[in-house]
Amino acid sequence: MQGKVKRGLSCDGPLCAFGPGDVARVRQGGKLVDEMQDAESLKLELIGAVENASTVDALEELRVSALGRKGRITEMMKGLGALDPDQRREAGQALNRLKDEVATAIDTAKTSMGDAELEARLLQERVDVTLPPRPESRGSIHPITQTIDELTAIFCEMGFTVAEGPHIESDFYNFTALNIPPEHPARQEQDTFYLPPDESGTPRVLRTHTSPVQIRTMQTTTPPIRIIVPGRTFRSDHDATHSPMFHQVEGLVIDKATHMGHLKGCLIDFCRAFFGVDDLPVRFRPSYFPFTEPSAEVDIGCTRAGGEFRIGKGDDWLEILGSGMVHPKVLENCGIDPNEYQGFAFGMGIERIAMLKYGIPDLRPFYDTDIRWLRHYGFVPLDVPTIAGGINR
Ligand code: 2NM
Repeated sequence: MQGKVKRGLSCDGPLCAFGPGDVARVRQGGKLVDEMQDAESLKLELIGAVENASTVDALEELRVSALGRKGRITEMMKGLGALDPDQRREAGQALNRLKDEVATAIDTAKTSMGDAELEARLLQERVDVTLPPRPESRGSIHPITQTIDELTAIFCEMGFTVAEGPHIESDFYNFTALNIPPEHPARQEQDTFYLPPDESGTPRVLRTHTSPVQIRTMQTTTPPIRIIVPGRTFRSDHDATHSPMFHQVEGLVIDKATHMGHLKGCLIDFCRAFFGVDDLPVRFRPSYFPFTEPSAEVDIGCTRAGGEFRIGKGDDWLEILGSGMVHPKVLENCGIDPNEYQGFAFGMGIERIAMLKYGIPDLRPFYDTDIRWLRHYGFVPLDVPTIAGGINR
């Protein structure tokens, strides 16, 4: 590579701009003689400078000072105007050759030097990605994220996939399609965040549950359907046990012969896997939701004996989720024939099950980004929950 740089500026080669003959021929030309001699000494100077430059930046500086708008070669070209036409042509051609040679030499040197600099930088900045993380990296996984990862691992093992949808919904997707009548208390101002209607005048809300995603899925998918929908939900409610933004996971299974037995088996398996208690008692209690019929609330066994709360066999029950067989009207609202298909749905609050599982006593710090709380209740980033790896390590 270095050889190439020299060849471009050699005075013996065919590309030579000025030879001894040139100088002799123009010696009688007065001003032209000065011009050509200046050019020759400039060439010698530039050869040396290119050879001595040790960085790409230095070469760039050199290029600007010789060939830039106010560069020395450029300035010499401006001086050509003072010569008579014959001389101007001769000197002009010679200067053009000088310009090309210097430009080529600088480019060639830049390329080889750039390669070398990159090579050196790559060597210096080399990172061994197999090294363990730095001890000072203290980031942790938020309990909400951890809980979503855990329940996703459990439901995916059962054949569910994860679906998502918008936080801003129309009144239709959040209420009407779910068989929630206009006078239902859930629609009232104090529970729902209403937004200005869109361009077509459709009323909009922040979704109060993730069910609109189930509606959208049923509208666009031919059963069988098996989805869970974890995500943010919003209700105008703020006190020690309620946050205006919270998280839910809902699930939906639709097939030709899906029945209450499937609902029970699925949710019992989920509760036992999630809380890591093989013989966890699970109880189904009749309930009411506008979007399911029949509906059931699900309780798990616990004990409060001796002032200590524990999940598992005991003398007490704790409600953790709602469920039911999807109402025929809801199926119809989504274009699914209730005479051909049926299925079940369920929903639960993620903060609540995270607090229960991990013994977190207060809801409010979930959203405080308090670094001490996050360090205390957070999880190791690389320890992603899977069924195979274990979700309750
Ligand atoms: C719950 C309880 C019971 C539910 C129903 C539906 C849909 F869209 F299929 F109708 N999605 N989610 C449902 C049923 C949610 O949460 C406590």
